[in-house]
Amino acid sequence: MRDTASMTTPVPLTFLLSADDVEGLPRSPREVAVIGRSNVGKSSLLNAVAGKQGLARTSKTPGRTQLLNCFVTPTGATVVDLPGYGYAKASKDDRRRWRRRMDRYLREREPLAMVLALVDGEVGPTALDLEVLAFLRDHEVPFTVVATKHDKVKASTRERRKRDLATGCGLEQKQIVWVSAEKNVNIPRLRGLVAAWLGS
Ligand SMILES: Nc1nc2c(ncn2[C@@H]2O[C@H](COP(=O)(O)OP(=O)(O)OP(=O)(O)O)[C@@H](O)[C@H]2O)c(=O)[nH]1
Ligand SMILES: [Mg+2]
Repeated sequence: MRDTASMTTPVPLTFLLSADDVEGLPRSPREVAVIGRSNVGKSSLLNAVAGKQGLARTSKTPGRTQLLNCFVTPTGATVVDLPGYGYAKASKDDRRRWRRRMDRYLREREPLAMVLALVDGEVGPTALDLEVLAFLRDHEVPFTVVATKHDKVKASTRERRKRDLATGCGLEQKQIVWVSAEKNVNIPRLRGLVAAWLGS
């Protein structure tokens, strides 16, 4: 059993490698992956979970992370920052490549223990987000929806937004973890969850 103090401890992640495809990833006892549309806040969330700004590259220019960026804990467990989807300026070829990569990664990656499916809390689930959730359900990949940018949702509309986002994703409100990497909302809780999924 972890105590309350350890729940708030950053997950000790260091950058290991960037892979083109699933076979470029290392052996790992357990892996957590972060998936979501471009600009949803995947890299920012990883930095917050690890308590290290600049660990994963964040950017104001969407569509930058095209590789599978792999981070590792001292025990060899891994976290993968997956390429973002839904980037408006992506070419048809880019999209096809993304789909093939994700499809293979999600179906073939054996140590995959949990996918954090990020949905922009300000925007709500997009059609592509719902496609990804349907894929995860169809292939029985364990996933948790994480709603990002809690700080950008006005306090007056938060309750309704939380309800609508959950309904839109076909989930109960309590199944969704709302976070803000910027304002540290629920980051300690997510650190505890990630540590548990990684088996540490
Ligand atoms: N206000 C606010 N902005 C955030 C938050 N998290 C991320 N952002 C901003 O959103 C933008 C995109 O964040 P990234 O973490 O780079 O997003 P990403 O999902 O990794 O994007 P790609 O790598 O392009 O797929 C940046 O300008 C971040 O500063 C948050 O919790 N609150
Ligand atoms: Mg990124």
